[in-house]
Amino acid sequence: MQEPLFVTQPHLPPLKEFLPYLEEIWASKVITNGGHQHQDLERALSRYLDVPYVSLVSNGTLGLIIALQALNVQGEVITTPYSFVATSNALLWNGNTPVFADIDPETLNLDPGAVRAAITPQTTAILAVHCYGTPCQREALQNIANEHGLKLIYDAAHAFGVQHDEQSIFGSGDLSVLSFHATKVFNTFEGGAIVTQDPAIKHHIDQLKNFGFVDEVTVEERGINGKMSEVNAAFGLLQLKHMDAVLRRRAELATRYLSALEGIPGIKFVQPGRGVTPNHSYFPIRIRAPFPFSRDELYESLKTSQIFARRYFYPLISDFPMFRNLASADSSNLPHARAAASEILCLPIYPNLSNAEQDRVINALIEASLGRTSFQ
Ligand code: T4K
Repeated sequence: MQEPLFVTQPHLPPLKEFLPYLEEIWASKVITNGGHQHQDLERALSRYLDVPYVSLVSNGTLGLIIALQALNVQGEVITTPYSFVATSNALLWNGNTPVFADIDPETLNLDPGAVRAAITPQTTAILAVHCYGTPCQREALQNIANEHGLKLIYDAAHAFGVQHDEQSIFGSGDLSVLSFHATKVFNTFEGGAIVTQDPAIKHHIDQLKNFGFVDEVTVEERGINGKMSEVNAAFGLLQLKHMDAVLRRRAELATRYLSALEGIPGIKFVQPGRGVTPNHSYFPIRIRAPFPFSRDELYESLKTSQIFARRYFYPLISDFPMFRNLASADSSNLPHARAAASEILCLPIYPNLSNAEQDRVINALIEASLGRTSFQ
């Protein structure tokens, strides 16, 4: 039996490199509540990502909720159905009504035209996702937000280190929220961050993630516990030392997939866009006729070869029970999102994937494209 290959695997630096960090934490007895590892990681990330202010949080989902709270977002928020469910769940936790708008069929991100059409007097914000790390049409979204007085928040869970014209994409919008989950390009086991350009908003976020404490005895609003622990932060500091190598290996693997699969009828790639430095956090392919199998048949067939690709993002968020009765969840409103959800398959990509392992995936896809597969 062959070794299973999963869609991803966390990057873990050698354990011995982590021990000195743990020794320091043990000696300090400070294990959470904004200690020195936490402060160092915020500074190190702000330098690495070239952004002014970073607030660490315990995971990306809480980061989204805190971001919405920090901007006092109320009422309707226009968002994409083609994302991980956390994007819209965060809106529910903040008491907002998600309004789904369709995606652009090329970028798979919110289509600015559909966003504009979804605006009502109750709309207060746009929550856009840089899906697979492909930057949204940021200028168009910002223009809409400015014209209508809307907040613009980016769910940047997939976009660590992505640049456009050699600049961080986290300079756009009011806030960007990152995830440092085990499955992400940069992981702290669990974790995340909110990026802002405004020191006052960072200060507010830092209070919100610490129960709302303003000083030792004063709490003025509904805060939450969204802090990152010292162990997670220290792990992040170590991870950062490996990030350039991690991104290089991901790029190599992406290039190998592109050259091996290019030209196969029925396989289409998702392009990162002109001027974009991608992070290759995912490797989505689109399966359509004349490929001899449907995406779901291919997905099942790969499993029989111990290759566990993933159908990110199927089902659409708008099809989950919490959302499907919303008027905007109607299929006729979301044709491009629905097509993507039934056609995209994310292939294994992670720094430890060897060339030989990747070749197993490539060969299985080539076999399937010739109609030869173990799928019954
Ligand atoms: N916004 C967006 C756009 C997101 O994609 C996400 C998270 C969020 C917000 C929320 O951020 P966080 O609150 O999570 O920080 C995974 C992740 O759990 C989730 O973080 C991620 N998006 C989503 C796209 O994928 P699952 O249910 O697919 O994970 P799971 O456990 O099936 O893992 C996938 C594969 O990864 C496994 O087959 C094996 C490998 N794996 C996974 C873990 C957890 C490992 O090798 N080791 C591990 O520890 O959701």
